[in-house]
Amino acid sequence: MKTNLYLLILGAIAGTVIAVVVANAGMDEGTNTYKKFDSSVEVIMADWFMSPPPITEHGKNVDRVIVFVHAMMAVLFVGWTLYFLGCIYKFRESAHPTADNVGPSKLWTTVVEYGVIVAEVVLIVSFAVPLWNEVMSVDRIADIKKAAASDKGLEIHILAKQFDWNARYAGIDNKFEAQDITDANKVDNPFGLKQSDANNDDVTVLSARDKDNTIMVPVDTPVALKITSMDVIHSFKVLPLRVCKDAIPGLQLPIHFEAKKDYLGLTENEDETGDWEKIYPITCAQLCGDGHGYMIGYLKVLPKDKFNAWLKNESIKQQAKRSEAATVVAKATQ
Ligand SMILES: [Cu+2]
Repeated sequence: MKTNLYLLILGAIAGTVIAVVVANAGMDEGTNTYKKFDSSVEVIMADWFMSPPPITEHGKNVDRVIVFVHAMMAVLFVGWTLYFLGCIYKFRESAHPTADNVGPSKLWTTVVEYGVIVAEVVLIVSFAVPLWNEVMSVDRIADIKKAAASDKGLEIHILAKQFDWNARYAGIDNKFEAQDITDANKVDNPFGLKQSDANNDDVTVLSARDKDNTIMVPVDTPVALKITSMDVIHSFKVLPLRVCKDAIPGLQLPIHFEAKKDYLGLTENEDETGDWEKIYPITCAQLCGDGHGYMIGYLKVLPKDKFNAWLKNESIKQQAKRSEAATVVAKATQ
């Protein structure tokens, strides 16, 4: 019994050592990232999983975790299959005509099992938890919101409804105006903004389901999203960003990302002239009703100066419209 215990401890230690050695072998010195396997990760994600390349840094980490977990599962699958076939052969009836009431020693398989558990723990601790922390960091999201005032970040409110995607920006004044549920409707005011408030310069993009009316995002800028839904549960998914977050009525769920110019696959000419924009589809990742399959949206990544020009222009335009409405209301109540 004591020997068994020692062997189990030995197995656990060996598993830890192997897992740490493997994890370290893949890690680039001093950077805490796992870029060594990137060329294989890219091929597997593109050719096997048919996934578009990620355009965010955290997206690269998401892909690494996906591939590493699959690799480990493949090793386990092959290992346990061989073990299963070995058992079928070893304990065949012709070799053991009578039942053995003691049974074989299962020590070495237990040692292997402990090794696997430890490897899984390493996978969770070194890859999954840091990634989760990076994506879900409340501090990071708070920083981005703060940076929005100095143009180094951007906050966008995303509102899902059956069956389209809507976005709201703070406008030139960098301040989100008040919302009122009594003003909200699904047709032209899902955010419930005071439509006759002359001071309201918020920018809304409603029903971003065609390529001329997209949710806009500047490149190389951290973006914090606040996602909610007007009716049922939806899920905001932009695969190239590796962003997928539920939109739940009554909750405002945060997520953040930064689209990187280096990952957009720009041509030399596009890069030089700055004359480019990239459009990515938004899909809904939660079955939300009979129009779920058509709940397409578009998100456009564009150079920062182009984005700023668009936001300013829209902000002035939409405020002017509300100002006009305010005049009409004022006249009517005179
Ligand atoms: Cu849906």
